[in-house]
Amino acid sequence: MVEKKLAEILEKRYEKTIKEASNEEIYLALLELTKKSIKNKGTNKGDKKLYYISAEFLIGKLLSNNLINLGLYDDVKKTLAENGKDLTEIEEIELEPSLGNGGLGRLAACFLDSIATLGLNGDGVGLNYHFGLFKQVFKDNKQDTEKNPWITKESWLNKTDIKFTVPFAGFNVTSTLYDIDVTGYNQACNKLRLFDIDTIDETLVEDGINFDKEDIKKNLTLFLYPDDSDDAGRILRIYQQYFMVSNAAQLILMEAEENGYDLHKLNEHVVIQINDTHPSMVIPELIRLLGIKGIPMKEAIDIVSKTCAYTNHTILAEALEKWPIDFLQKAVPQLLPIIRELDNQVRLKYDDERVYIIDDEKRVHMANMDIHYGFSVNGVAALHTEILEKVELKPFYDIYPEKFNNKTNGITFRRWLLHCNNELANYITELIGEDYKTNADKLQDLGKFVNDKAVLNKLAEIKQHNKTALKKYIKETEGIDIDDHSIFDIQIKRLHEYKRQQMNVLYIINKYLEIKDGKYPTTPITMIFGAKAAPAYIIAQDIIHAILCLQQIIDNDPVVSKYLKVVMVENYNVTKASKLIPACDVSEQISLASKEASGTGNMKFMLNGALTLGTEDGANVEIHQLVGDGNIYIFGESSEQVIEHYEKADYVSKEYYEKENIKELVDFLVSDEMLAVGDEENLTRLWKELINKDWFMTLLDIEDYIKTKEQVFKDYEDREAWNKKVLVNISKAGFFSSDRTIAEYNRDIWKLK
Ligand code: Z15
Repeated sequence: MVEKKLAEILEKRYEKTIKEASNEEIYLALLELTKKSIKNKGTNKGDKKLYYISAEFLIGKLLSNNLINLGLYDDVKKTLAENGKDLTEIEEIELEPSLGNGGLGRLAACFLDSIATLGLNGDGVGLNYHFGLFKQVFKDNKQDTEKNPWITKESWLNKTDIKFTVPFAGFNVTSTLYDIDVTGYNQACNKLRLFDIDTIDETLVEDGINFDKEDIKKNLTLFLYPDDSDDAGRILRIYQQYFMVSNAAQLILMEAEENGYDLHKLNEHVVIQINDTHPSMVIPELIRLLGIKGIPMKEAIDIVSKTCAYTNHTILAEALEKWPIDFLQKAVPQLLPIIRELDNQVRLKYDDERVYIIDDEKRVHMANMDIHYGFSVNGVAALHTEILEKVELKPFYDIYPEKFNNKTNGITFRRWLLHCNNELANYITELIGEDYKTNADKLQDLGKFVNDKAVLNKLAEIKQHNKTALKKYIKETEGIDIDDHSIFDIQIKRLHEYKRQQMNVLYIINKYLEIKDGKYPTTPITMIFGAKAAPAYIIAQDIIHAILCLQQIIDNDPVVSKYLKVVMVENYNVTKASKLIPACDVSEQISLASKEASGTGNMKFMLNGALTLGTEDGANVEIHQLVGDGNIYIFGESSEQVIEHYEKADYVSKEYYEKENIKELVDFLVSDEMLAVGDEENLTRLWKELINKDWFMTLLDIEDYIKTKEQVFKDYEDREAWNKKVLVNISKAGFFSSDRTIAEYNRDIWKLK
């Protein structure tokens, strides 16, 4: 069937057979074929609809995932192979849209997959950034940034004729809506709705990612979160956010009216999930638009409060948005009377400045507005929600305990198992049948094979295949040789001090010095990193610099390089994640306890049979509970201890630095060896930061980290015992299916169908 259709499309487009067509022509033909097949599936319907508004949707490449969800993947793969083509190579043609930074955006994409798979009526709403997040390139052991174009003439974007007018101070812009179909696994479809403006001017971008920040009509949707280190950039972000939510609100009201709903009962037909505070202005904007439709402010506030729900994704103060009133006045003055009224009502009711929306520095606390004027507040892992309730948002929890709830994050198994690790997925099917694909809890049935040597060996064999495939991929994409019989230890995530890549750096230094001393690891170790750093985040750039310098030093050392290899992959993204994760042995989840709200990479690694080396933080806590002490490597101080250090301000990194064994590692950053390949300014800054500030307490946990990691490598030598741990991890990963997460959102918050 597929063969005939594909052949027809190729004949019509290019007058070629499958054998004759180029990979690019086949890609475009498959795009057409997939879109047609999506049309036949229809869309989810219902009397109530979810709008998941998010500044980020890190969807990744879509071809293979859509084929899997449409049930076409195996057929297409086979047909292509029979004609001498390789689906993996054809996937390379598709450009990855980088419409997200990291976990928050990827979570939104996993959620869309699960919402469609559960047959729920829900769309994503966001922005169509032309260059997305920057593309990372390495030059002189440093990160350089380039634009990252992804929109091609034919793509997954479908231009609609829906347009809205969005008012800014002194001028209007006209939006255009583009839709991307979201396929569910064997289910009807939903949509991701991305707004853009026709007047965008891509030529505004000169070198790298620099552009004129003033000209809103030309620059509004050029980039995701442009540099926010200066005021022009920060104001541009307000323009983007308002553009997103005004379009969303107009779309919501348009669809409600088309369906003949009574706007006075909007909350019976619409639920809005506010993903972090980036879409928070949807609250005053909806109140404003309902006002224009004749609904008095008091009632409008009540309706909107019953429609909106807020998800918090972080306790890091710098990530909780507080917009100066001056900025809002300059960009969106029409919202200010409403925000002031919302704040007044809070002040009349509560005599506690911690819960005010506008503070005494004239800044609007977006999260505070969400909590007062939404009906649900959720955290993204059990520990995270507990910290919100007991510490970070305690004054709000005391007022509204009934609004707070936890929704532990999840990942879509279609992308993070069926697609990225097809061999493992097929083997699991062989062992326990197909049910686990729609009922992830069934993975537990694997547990009965924990003493079955044949199964354990087969799991190890699949891991080896994935490692060999990664070796080939890294050779092709980075030009680097790695040993596929070494242990693969991987840390991939955004570069941030709280995630503590710098602690891993100190481990590498420790291992390097040990090997120099003649103490050789039994199995060679390959340490793989992938991370982008925000262009304005100086110390994060310095940490990348340190990693790349170590990579070079070790490569140039004929002895050490036999036992240790460091590879930092360039421009880490969803595509690279899906190649790295199935090949991993040790998953690095080493954030300072209390700081990683959940993490989702940790879940992807677990599902693909890597063991976690991590702190008791975010969803690691839940992984630990599921697999038990013997199947995870936990180290470091607890979140309670860490929170106490912050409260008492009693952590002094210098006191730890003075310990001889720690000093040796930290000082290596500014050693002659490092300075020979690196930049003194960067390395000295990082060195000083660790000694004098170390805000995320690297030196507090470094000794326990090194000790625990040594235990990991020791345990790896007993391969049968290791493989048992691997099997337990896979069998317990079902809880982290985003199908489970979304079922909970729907049960407790959205109440669709
Ligand atoms: C982001 O990726 C996350 C939180 C944020 O506030 C922003 Cl701005 C971006 C991440 C969390 O760091 C991570 O722990 C969590 O798993 C993810 O959101 C999804 O909830």
